[in-house]
Amino acid sequence: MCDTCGCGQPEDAVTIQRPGQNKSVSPPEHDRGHSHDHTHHHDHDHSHGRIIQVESDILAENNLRAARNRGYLEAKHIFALNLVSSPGSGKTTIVEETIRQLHSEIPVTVIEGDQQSMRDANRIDATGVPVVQVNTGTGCHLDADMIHRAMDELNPPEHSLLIIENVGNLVCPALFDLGEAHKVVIISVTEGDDKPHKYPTMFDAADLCIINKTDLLPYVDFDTERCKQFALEVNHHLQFFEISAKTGEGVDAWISWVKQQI
Ligand SMILES: Nc1nc2c(ncn2[C@@H]2O[C@H](COP(=O)(O)OP(=O)(O)O)[C@@H](O)[C@H]2O)c(=O)[nH]1
Ligand SMILES: [Mg+2]
Repeated sequence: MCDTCGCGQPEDAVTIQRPGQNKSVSPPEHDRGHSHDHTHHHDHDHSHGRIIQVESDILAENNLRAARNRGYLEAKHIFALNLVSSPGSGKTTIVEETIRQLHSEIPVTVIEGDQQSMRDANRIDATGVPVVQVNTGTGCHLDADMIHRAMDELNPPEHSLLIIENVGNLVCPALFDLGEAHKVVIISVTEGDDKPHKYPTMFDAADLCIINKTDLLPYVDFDTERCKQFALEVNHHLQFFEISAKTGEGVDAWISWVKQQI
């Protein structure tokens, strides 16, 4: 898992901030980073079994914190979606479109995840809804503790929609429960229809799959039915939405689904 991909960053490398805010929220007092540090700071001459043990410790600790987030979200009737995909598949564009269509009816707040920069938070800020940016440094995914800290800063209202845009990566975010109601995996038609076979863990972890950029279908070799078939072989519960966040085609069905859930 994360032993080779660089995501075992020290926790003070993580920053959480609102657009226009010139400060980082300090790391929590508890020792969240201990397990991650452990994998990277001692000699790497341990047995394979030890590596697996450390990885399960990280995930077990994350799962505990995710359960706490889930309890908090359920108590406040906040419906949380965790958008996961490779970089550039259109997550932020879909968030912007969802906000445009929903936020006059339902309060929406957003947590943005990226390794660096406030770019996506600034895009969401321009829509007028509250947003915080989590910068993970070298980390390649959001974890439940980052979401806990981001929610502290964001304070999402009761009976609202919380959209979490994960770091663009089809691998690690699949393993980290954030306490969300659903993971939504997004694949754009420019990425190739074989991705569900190549990255099955992500398609297995998700409940919904958005196939985005359908306006580009005439120009690329992407067989939508084949992609759906591959995804269903991995996870036969997956529900699909075929949309173009750019032209708005198919977005209605997605918005109706979100409204029904809330
Ligand atoms: N043609 C087309 N481009 C899109 C669509 N959705 C997003 N894009 C473009 O894809 C690029 C990446 O989008 P972005 O939302 O930043 O992706 P993210 O990295 O997953 O958040 C941008 O240039 C968007 O304008 C779509 O439905 N059709
Ligand atoms: Mg983005």
